[in-house]
Amino acid sequence: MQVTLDKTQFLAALKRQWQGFGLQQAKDMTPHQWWQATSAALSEQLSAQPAPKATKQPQRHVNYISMEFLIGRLTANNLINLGWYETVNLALKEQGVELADVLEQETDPALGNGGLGRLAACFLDSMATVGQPATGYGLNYQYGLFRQSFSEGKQQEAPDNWHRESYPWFSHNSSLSVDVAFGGKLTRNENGEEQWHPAFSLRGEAWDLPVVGYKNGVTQPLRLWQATDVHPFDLTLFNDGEFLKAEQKGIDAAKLTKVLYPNDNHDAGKRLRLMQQYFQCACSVGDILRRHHFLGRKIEDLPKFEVIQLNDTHPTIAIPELLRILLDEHQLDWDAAWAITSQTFAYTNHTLMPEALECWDEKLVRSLLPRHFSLIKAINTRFKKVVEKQWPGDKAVWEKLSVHQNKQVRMANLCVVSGFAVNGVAALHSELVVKDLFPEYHQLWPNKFHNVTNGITPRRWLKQCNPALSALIDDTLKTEWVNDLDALKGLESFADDKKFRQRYQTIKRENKIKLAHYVKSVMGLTLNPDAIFDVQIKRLHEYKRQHLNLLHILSLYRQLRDNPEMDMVPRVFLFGAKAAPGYYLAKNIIYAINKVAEKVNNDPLVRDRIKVVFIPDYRVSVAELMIPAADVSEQISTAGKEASGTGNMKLALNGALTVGTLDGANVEIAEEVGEDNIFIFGNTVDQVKALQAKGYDPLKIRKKDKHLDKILKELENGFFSDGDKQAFSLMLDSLLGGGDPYLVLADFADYCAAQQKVDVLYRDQEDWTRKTILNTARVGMFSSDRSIRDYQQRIWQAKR
Ligand code: B1N
Repeated sequence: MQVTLDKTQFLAALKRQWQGFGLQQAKDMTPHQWWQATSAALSEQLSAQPAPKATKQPQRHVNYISMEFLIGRLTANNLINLGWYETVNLALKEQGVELADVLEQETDPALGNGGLGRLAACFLDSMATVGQPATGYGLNYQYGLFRQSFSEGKQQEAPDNWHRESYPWFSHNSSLSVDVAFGGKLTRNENGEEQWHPAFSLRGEAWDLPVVGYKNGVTQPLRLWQATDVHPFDLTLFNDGEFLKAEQKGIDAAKLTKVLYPNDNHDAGKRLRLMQQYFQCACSVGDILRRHHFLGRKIEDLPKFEVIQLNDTHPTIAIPELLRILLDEHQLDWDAAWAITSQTFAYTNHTLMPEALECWDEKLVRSLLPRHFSLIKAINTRFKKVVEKQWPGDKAVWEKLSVHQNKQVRMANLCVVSGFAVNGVAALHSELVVKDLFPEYHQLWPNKFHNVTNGITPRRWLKQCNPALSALIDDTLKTEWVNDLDALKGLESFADDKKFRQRYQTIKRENKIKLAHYVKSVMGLTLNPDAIFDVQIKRLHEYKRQHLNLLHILSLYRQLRDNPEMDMVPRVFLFGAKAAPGYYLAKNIIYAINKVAEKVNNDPLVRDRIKVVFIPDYRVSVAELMIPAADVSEQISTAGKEASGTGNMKLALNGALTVGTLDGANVEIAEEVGEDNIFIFGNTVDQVKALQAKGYDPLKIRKKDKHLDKILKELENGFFSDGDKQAFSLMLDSLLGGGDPYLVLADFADYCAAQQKVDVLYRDQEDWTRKTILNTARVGMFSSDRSIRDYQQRIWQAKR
C-alpha cells in the first residue's frame, strides 16, 4: 500500500534539478533552491508511482468545490503522508543539508482566508486518507491572502505573490482546459426555446496539486483553475459586427484569477467575484461531465456516480450551470434535468452571520449570465407551487423562502431548494440552521438537514507541527494513531502517571521556547517560557471578540498598578489575526491591542508579569508554531455566532486548555473533555437571545462595574494612545454608544472570573498537566477523518 522512495532515484532526480539551475554541484544551491529542487524531485517521484487499483465497492466520487483551499506548505506534509520523511532527511544529511531548514524555505500557499478554506484543505487530506475518491476544485489565484505587517501598530497590507509560476508541486495538463462564456443576450428559437449568445469567453487551465493520503498509496487532485485568454480565433464565432464590442465587454483574463477576495464571513457583492465564482463552477462542472462521459456513463446516471459538495454558497452558480448543460446541450426536458441536478448537489452552510449570506443583485446576474438568471427564475416559479401547496396564500412565507426576491438572488435559498442535502458544521450550529435560518424549509423537507461536525487533520495538526508530542504518543501507545485518532483515548490512564506528565510538560516547554525564538527573531521581544502562553489565533472579527480578551488584559494591568505586589502567574498574551482591509472596526481593534502592548510591555512596574504580543502575518505556518506552544486557547465568540471553529480543536489536541463560550464546536469539545478540563463562561445562546429581546444596554453594565469603567476610561482618555482620545473610537463607539452588538460587556465579568481560575490552576502544575493530557486524549473525534466518514454515511453514500 505505502509506496517506498528509492533513494538513488531521488538523488538522480535531485541532480537533474540542480543541473537545470546551471550549477556544477549540489552544494552551490541557495537554501531556496534546495527547497525547490527537493520538492520538484519528490513531485517527479510521486508522479512516477503506479496508481492503486480502484476499489471494487462502487462509491460516489466527491467533487468538493470551494473558492478557498488554505493548504499551507505542501512539502513537509507530503513527505509525512508518503512516509518518505526519514529517507529524504538522511539523503540530505549526507549532502550536509538539514531537511527541516529546507522545509522552512517554502512560502505558504495562502489560497484562503481562514477556517472555511483550511477546513477544505483538511477534508482533502482526510478523503485521500480514508479512501474516499474525490477531486477538489478551486481557483489558482496569483495572489493569495495579503501579507500583514504593522506600522506604528496599524495593519498594513502587501500583495502575496506566492510565485505559483514556479511552485514545484503543480502539474499542468493542457488537454483539460475548459472554455467559459459570459454576458451577451438571450433569443428564442422557432420552438420558443431560449438561446444564449454569449459576449465573450475565457479559458480555464487546470493546475493540479497532489493530495496524498496517509501511507496508503492514494493521490488525488486538487484542481485549481487559472484564467487565460481564449485564442482570438474563437471569437470569430460571433463576428456579426459585435466583435469589438464583445471584446470590450470582456475582461483581461489575467485579472480574473489574479487575487483572492480577502473577506471572511462577509459578502462584498462585487462583479469580479461573481465572475470568479461562475468561472470556477463552469470549469469544474465541465470537468466532471467530461470524466462522466469518458467513462462511458449515461447522463441520467450522473447522481449515481458523482456528488458535488458546495463549500458554502460561493459555488452555488454550479447548480444552474449543470441545469443549463442538461437542458441546452443534452436537450433533456425540465423534469429529467431537474431530477439529475437536484440529486447531485449538497450544500454546507458555514455561517449564520447575515452579512455573509450571499445575495446577488439581479441586474448583475442577468447581465453576466442571462441564461442562468432565467433558469433561476424557472426554479423559483416551480418552487412557488410547492410553497403554495404547503402554505396556501401565505405571502410572508413565500417572501422568506423565495429564491428571487426584491431584485436579489439568494444563494442559500437556491442551494436548499436545489440540493439533496444541507448540513451545518457543529451540533449547535446545525440546530440553529434548522431553528433560526431555515425553519420552513425544514418543515418541508426534514430529511434534507444534517449535522457534520468539523474536524482537523491529525497529520498536519499533530504529527507534523508537534513532532515531540507525536513521538511521545508513539512511544506510549505503540500503535498507529495518526489515522485512528480515537486511539488517543489510550493516553487517559497516563494522565495520572507522574513520569509521563513530566515528559509531556517538558515537550510543552520546549515548544514554548521554540515559539519564543521565533517571536524574538521577528519582533525582537523576549518571552518567558514559564509564563502562561495564552493564545487567540483566528480572523479579526467583532463576533470573535478579540476586544474581550483585550479588556481582560487591561483589567490585569489596572490591578497591577493598583496593587504592584499582586500575586499572579506571569502571562504572555499572544494574538495572531488578519483583518479584512475594508473592515475598519477590526483594524481598530488590532491597533488598540498593539498600543496596549506597547505600554504594558515597556512598563517597569509590570515586571514582565503581563506581556502582549501580536504576531504579524498570521498564517498556516505560524499556526504550526503557536498551537503546540499554547497553554490557554481563547474561544470566546458570542454564543451562536461561531459556526464551529477549528482552531479550538487544534489547540485542545495539542494540550491547551480552552477558555470558551458555549458556542460552535466548543460545546462538543466540552462534552468530550469533561467540564472539569475546560473553562466555560458567558451567556448561552438562549441567554443572548433573551438579553437582546429585553433591550440589552451596555452602559448599565459600565455604570455598575467601577473597575470596568476605569478600564474603559483609560482607552477613552488617550492613556494608551499618546493623548489621542479618538484613537480607539471605532471600537469604543461600537461597545458603548453602538449598543455592543456582540455582548462584550455582558460577558466581561464572567470571562475575568474564568481567567482567574486559569491563574489558580496553573500554579498546580501537576493538576494542570493532568488536564492537558486529558484534552489530548479525549479529542479524537475531532479528526477530519471522522468528519469525512460522517459525510459518507449521512450524505454522500446514504441510501436514497
Ligand atoms: O467556517 C469554518 C467554521 O469553523 C467557522 O466557525 C466559520 O466562521 C467559517 C464568506 C466565510 N463561515 N463563513 C465563512 C469565509 C469567506 C467568505 O467569503 C464566509 N467562513 C466561515 C469552517 O466551517
